[in-house]
Amino acid sequence: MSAKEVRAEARHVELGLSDQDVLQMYYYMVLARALDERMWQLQRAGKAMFVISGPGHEGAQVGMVWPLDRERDWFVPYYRSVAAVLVKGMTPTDILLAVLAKATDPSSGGRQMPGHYAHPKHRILSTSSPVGTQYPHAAGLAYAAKVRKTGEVVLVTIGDGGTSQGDWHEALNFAAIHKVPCLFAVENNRYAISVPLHKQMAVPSVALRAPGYGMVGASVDGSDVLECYRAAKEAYDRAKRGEGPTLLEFRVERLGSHSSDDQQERYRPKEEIEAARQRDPIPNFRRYLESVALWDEEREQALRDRVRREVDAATDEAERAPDPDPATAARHVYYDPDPARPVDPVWWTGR
Ligand SMILES: Cc1ncc(C[n+]2csc(CCOP(=O)(O)OP(=O)(O)O)c2C)c(N)n1
Repeated sequence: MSAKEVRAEARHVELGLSDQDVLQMYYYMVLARALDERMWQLQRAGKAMFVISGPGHEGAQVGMVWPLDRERDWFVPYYRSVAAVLVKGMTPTDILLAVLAKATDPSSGGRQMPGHYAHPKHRILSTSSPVGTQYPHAAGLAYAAKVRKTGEVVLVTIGDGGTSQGDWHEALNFAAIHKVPCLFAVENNRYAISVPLHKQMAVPSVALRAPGYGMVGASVDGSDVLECYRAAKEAYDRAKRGEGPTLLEFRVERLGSHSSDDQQERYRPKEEIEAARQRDPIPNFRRYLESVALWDEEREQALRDRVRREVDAATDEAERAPDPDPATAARHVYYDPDPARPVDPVWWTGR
């Protein structure tokens, strides 16, 4: 079979994805991983106070965001959403500005912890640190889109542990009653820091909960980006048709520790960590691209070089960016009658 014939029968073509689409999807996955590694280097070098990131989750994230209209639809992320926010429009520099808590960080001007992604221009909503709270925000956003008839769709994501929060359940119930255009993603890596899945829920799959709210649920292999895309696209089309929300569980692997403050070797058996590496979505997708004659070693090297240059340039730019002015530390924390004026802490306390 010629390369053209191989591609004509390829899975991505069946799914309506072009060659260009799948090559871009792979680029974003590789970029996210390289950026992730840089974030950890910056933390270990003492330049970032904390890092939390998404190695192992890239396939699920790229697949779930891909069906969205990147300009009009909304994304409500969580702290592992590195690949997802890149696809939605944030740049590596945007992300590193937050990691280094710089004044020009678009997420919060250096006020939130790293990993609290937000970008108004790209319709990425700011999230709070208590896990689960982004779910009611997303349900409300989708409700507003429905009432205003804007045609916008909302995608929100979280880890499996976060689904134990009351906020999560309230959001699903509300969203299903009102049939809002929302995709409720759950990136199930079977751990909430060190707590394993069976201590968080009495069912083996998050998706099993969907019928209890009266919505469609799907459980997808998160190491297979095309399967993730397929499930997300079906949910997206359902939302667009006015048929309401979908609960999408992506079964992923957390390849590293929970965060830079954690050491997974202390609570995960060696064999389990090793087995997780076999479900890394990046080599899996590379093998697929090779099987449809879209990829080879030469292209891989060229991509790695390009990504390294991009991450290096972003690091330089973020390191050169100004730090926030300490006098503005309380801005957005207390009521500010004049947002243009830096908040004077002494004035605020009245002393
Ligand atoms: C309400 C609340 N409780 C506890 C925490 C501390 N905490 C931060 S992340 C996390 C684990 C969440 O696990 P999961 O939702 O499975 O996501 P994962 O980190 O595995 O991707 C916990 C317990 C928190 N941020 N908010």
